[in-house]
Amino acid sequence: MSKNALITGATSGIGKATAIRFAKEGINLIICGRRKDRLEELQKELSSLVKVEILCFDVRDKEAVKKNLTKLPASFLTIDVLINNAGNAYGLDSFESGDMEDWDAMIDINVKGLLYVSNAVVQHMMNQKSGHVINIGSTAAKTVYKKGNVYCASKHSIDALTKGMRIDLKEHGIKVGIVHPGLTQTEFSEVRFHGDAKTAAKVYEDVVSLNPEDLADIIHFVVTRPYHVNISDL
Ligand code: NDP
Ligand code: 8X3
Repeated sequence: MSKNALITGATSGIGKATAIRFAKEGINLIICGRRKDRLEELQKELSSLVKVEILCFDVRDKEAVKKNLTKLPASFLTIDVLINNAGNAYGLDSFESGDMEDWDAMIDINVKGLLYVSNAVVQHMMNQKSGHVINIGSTAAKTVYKKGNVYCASKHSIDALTKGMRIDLKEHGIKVGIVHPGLTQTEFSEVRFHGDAKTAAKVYEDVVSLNPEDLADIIHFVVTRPYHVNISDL
């Protein structure tokens, strides 16, 4: 039977590429994000391949997460796979000159948003007594770079959370792992630099970066291992 996956942050970059790859591999989709027009466009593109439902909400909004995820869309009886991908960096500033709104955004989206979504989806997985959660970390979860302070802290935090979730959820039959991308060319830098496309483009000059499709390939590999195989940290 084909699997059902819920992907947060499916409107661009790694999340969108993963949705496309999953659809090509026959995995039904619940795609999430704030930009409804993009979700609708992707739904239109992929619905000839698999079932695609859209859920439009901000992961920071606890009530909206609850409202959208307490009940599954009518055509979905289970969620087999959760890809916690929604996230971004805001700003690249030395600690002493950091913008607190940027700090709040990173902690609220990358950490608290992931917690809210996971908590809601895990309730379904517990009823099913099975499920697979993949968090999208970063190399910034393993190391810290100049001016990366709060972004790196947010990703270190979900690295630790992944370990805690894996230990606690194992007895419910739920597997938990994390995939840490290196530099990948997406809208990430444009968001980090608050829409400054010129500065964002410079990030990818003179380096060979990953493509979102490279990550989609890895994520697809991770979620298609047999039940007794759990890739904890990649
Ligand atoms: P993009 O900016 O291209 O995509 C980010 C996605 O997250 C969008 O779909 C966006 O959707 C969604 N998102 C952001 N904020 C919210 C929110 N408040 N509520 C709901 N959805 C939200 O970046 P990437 O694809 O690069 O990033 C995906 C993940 O990969 C992130 O967790 C990032 O930290 C991680 N990563 C990226 C790397 C890179 O070099 N690009 C490297 C390592 C990790 P919308 O705006 O429609 O809500
Ligand atoms: C995103 C990649 O290197 O800009 O995690 O932090 S990096």
